[in-house]
Amino acid sequence: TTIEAGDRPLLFPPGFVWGAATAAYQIEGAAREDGRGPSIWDTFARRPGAVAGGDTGDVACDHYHRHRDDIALMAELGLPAYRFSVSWPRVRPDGAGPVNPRGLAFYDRLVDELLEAGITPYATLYHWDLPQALEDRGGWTERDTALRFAEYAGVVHDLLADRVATWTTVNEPWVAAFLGYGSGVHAPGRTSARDAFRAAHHLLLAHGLATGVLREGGARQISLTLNLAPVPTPGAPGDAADAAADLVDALLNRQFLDPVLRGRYPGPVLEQVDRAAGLGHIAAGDLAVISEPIDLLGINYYNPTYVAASPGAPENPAFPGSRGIAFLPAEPPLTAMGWPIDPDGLTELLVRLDRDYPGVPLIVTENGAAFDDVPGPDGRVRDPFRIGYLDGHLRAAHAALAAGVDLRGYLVWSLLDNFEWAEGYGKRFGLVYVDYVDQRRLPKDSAHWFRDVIARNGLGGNTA
Ligand code: PNW
Repeated sequence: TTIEAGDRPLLFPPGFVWGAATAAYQIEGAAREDGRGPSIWDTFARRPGAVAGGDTGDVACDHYHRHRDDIALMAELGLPAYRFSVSWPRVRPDGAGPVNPRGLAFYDRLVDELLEAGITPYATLYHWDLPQALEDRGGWTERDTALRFAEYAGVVHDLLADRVATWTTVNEPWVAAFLGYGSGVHAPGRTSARDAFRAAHHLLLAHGLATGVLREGGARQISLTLNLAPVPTPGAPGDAADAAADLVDALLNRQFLDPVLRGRYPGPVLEQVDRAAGLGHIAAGDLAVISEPIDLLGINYYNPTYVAASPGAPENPAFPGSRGIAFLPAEPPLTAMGWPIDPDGLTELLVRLDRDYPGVPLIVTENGAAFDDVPGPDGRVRDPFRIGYLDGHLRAAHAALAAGVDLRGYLVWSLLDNFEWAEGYGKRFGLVYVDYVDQRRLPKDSAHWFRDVIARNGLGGNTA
């Protein structure tokens, strides 16, 4: 067989980090154990109609009790790195009062077991499970929440700093702010542009304050993870479509990139913030805190966002100021989420970040897809679409490396099928299938495929 262009064996740089990711509320369960306090997701999941099927994270993958087995599985799959998140309400049940030693002890054990298995831990401090007690005091719309986050970050860092080198402060502040407080599709389910912009700023401030605390504590690698997406412009420079794409890009991408990496908000974002919330919540000095240097930028990439100018289109509440902009329906091929599959978008995104924000090493902290996986009678889960998805995106990541981008690693979302937020358990992103009746784990074909990718530090091409 000849080797086709695009199916060539591709090797990644030595030291490239391979792994898989999860988040606390999506896998741990044990929602009321060992002193854990309620989070906004416990509350939100109980709101009728909020989560598909009425699913909650009460049990999830029961990882809280099965962490030993899950780590053994990671070792079998040859994963060099594992990205997990720490549950704030386990560590500090009401967000501001006493620390809960039993909650901390769980992460202490988890990290020890990972290291014993030879797996490098990547810890995320906030993956959306805000203590409900803080939400009752205004949640992310209040500045105080950012101050409390920095305290909590210090507590976790003090415990794990001797064993965890890489820290992510906040996961996807856009989703937390604009789906949580804008469209209300995520917890806490509030629907106000004012609240969403305030939440976004306070999440950025939380990141900056925590970065200061971690740096002071000697943290080696501090990062922030953003959900980023190219917003292709369908028209010519300067026309209405171009302006639509630019505003959406500003709200989704530059609203977070510019404050952290350039110390300022983009003009179009400030206009919208001023219109919806005023600027009173942005204090002098905040941007200096938010732009504390970071060592690594985490990127969660799923798909581009397609927009067009469409007079009369109503505002999309996740994008305040988007009246007159149509969010175009995705075109096949689609994942089970209805999301388009577009690996080139990842290359484009990485190249653009490298060009517009030079000097920050990048890591893909999430990339992956949900498909309707079903175990065969033999217990094997055949998921060729996921293998195709991951293969395509790894080729796209490699193309960015070849273009000179400083990309340090790639973590699959997700290790396990898990609680997919508003979609509940029906959407399966795992390399490993989870049977929620008996909690059995079945590595999918993609898990075996990924083990081989890791073992050869790249893709074999179709002659392999
Ligand atoms: C990310 N959107 O969430 C999260 O970090 C994960 O916890 C999640 O399971 C994964 O991606 C898959 O959804 C997102 O609507 C949720 O744009 C929604 C969006 C983006 C990311």
